[in-house]
Amino acid sequence: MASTEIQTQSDSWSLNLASAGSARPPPKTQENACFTKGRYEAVQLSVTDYRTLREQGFVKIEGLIPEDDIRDISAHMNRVLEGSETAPGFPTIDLSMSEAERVVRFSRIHNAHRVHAMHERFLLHPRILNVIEQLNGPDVLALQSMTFFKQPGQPGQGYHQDSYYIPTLPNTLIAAWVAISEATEENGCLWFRVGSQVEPLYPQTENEFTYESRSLEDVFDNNTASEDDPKINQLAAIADRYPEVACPAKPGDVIFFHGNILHRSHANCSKIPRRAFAGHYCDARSFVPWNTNNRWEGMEQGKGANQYHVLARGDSHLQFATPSFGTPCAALEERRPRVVGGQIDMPMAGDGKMDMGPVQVARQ
Ligand SMILES: O=C(O)CCC(=O)C(=O)O
Repeated sequence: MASTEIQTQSDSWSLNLASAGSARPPPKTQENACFTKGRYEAVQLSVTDYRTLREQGFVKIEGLIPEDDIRDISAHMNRVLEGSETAPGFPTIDLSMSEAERVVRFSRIHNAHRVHAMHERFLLHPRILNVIEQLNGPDVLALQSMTFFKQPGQPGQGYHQDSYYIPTLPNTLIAAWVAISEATEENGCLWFRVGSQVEPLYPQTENEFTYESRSLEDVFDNNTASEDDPKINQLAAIADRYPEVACPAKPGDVIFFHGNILHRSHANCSKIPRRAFAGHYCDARSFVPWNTNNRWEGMEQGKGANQYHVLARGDSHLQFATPSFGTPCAALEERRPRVVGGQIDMPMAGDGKMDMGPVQVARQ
C-alpha cells in the first residue's frame, strides 16, 4: 500500500506515488470485531498520511480494497446493466432496449446502500472505515453512497465542494472514492485543486445550514456548483488560486478527500467505462441536517436527520440508524462507553496553583 504526496517541482506540481507498503509498521489497533472475526487486516496509517490529507486536501491509499471485493461489485454492476439485477430506485431497463440504450441509462446510482446489500457492504467496508477512523476520528457516521458507471462519452462533474451538498455541523465531512476500474485522465479520473480545502464553503442561496461561512464578507452565494463550463461555474475563479493535479487510480485504490476541497472530473473520452464507488462520512458527533435530499420529520423545526445514517464506527450522543442488510458495524455492536471526563493537568508556572478567581479584563 502506498500513499500519494504532492511535490513541488519548480513551477509545476506532480504526483509522487511513493511506495510505502513494505515500510508500513504493523497496525497498532486490531480491536475492532470486524477485523478479528473477518478476513480484513487493519491498515496502519502514518502521521504523513494524516498531514497529507490536511495539507493537500486528499490522500490516496493504494490497493486498500482487495481484488475479490472489486470483482464482486464489478460483477454486480454488470448484472445491473444487463437488467438481471435491480433494486428500488435503480433506473428501469426495458429488455427490448439495445445494449447501447441500456448503457446510457446508467451513469451513477445514489444511496443504493439503503436498498441493496452490495452497496451497503462497500459503504461499510472495514478497510475504508479503518482509514477514516485514523484520519477523521473514531466516531464515524456513514452518510451517502454513489456508484459511478461513467460509460464512454458520459460527462464529468465541474468544480464543487462535497460539503455544499452534505452539510455537517461542525463540518467534518470526508469522502472515500474507490476505483473499481482503472481511472485515467482519458476516462475521467478525479482532479483536485491542491490545498483548496482551506477555503470556506461557498453556499447555495437559501441554504441556512452553511452558516459557518456565511459571515465572511466575500463568501458569495453559489448556484453554479458542478457546472462543467468554468466560465459559468463561479468556483472556477476560487479554484484558480491553487494548482490542479489529476489523481489517476488503479482498481482497489481509495482516494480520501476533505469535504471542502475543490475538485472535478472530466467526461469519459475513452472506449471503456470508468467505474467507481464513493462513500461520504462524517464524525458521528456532528449534527447532520441532511437526508439524501428527502424531507424528514422535524426538518421545519430545525431537527437533524442523524437518525437516517448508519453508525459505522465508535459511538455518538446523537441518534443513528442500523444498517438495512446487517453489514457488521458499530450500530450493531454493544455500546462500549468511552471513559469521559478525564482531566490532564496543565503545567503551571510558579507554585503550580492556578488562580481561579474572576478574570480581570483591562480596558484601554
Ligand atoms: O467520479 C466522478 O466523476 C466525480 C465524483 C465526485 O466529484 C465526488 O464524488 O464528489
